[in-house]
Amino acid sequence: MGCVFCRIVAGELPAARVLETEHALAFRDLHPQAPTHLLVIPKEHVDAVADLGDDQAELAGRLLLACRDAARAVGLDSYRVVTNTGADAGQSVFHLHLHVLGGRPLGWPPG
Ligand code: DGP
Repeated sequence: MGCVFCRIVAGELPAARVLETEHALAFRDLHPQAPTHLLVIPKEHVDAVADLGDDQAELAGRLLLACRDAARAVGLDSYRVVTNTGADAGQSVFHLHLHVLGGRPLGWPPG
């Protein structure tokens, strides 16, 4: 299995997990861009938002709720949820993931 996030889901690679549900996993980003930087991923492999099917609406919703719960679990009450889709948008790992960033003031618009 080549996908690094699939390997984290499978327990083959370590990660600082903060939340696990039946469908989603949240863990700390290896290269944090804020004092708290979590990644929330579906356990099922999907490359990116652009690859979500119409039949995956429930999964997409569950991911957003997992962001909410992961943020609560680490005590964040103000945070940003963002997902990069495609290389030009900054996606480097092609397993859908939502970044949850907080713990400092965040500028807008993002770069
Ligand atoms: P993106 O550039 O949007 O595809 O974000 C990928 C993020 O994944 C990036 O912030 C670094 C993080 N990352 C890459 N490999 C690993 C890993 O093996 N473990 C963890 N915890 N994070 C990783």
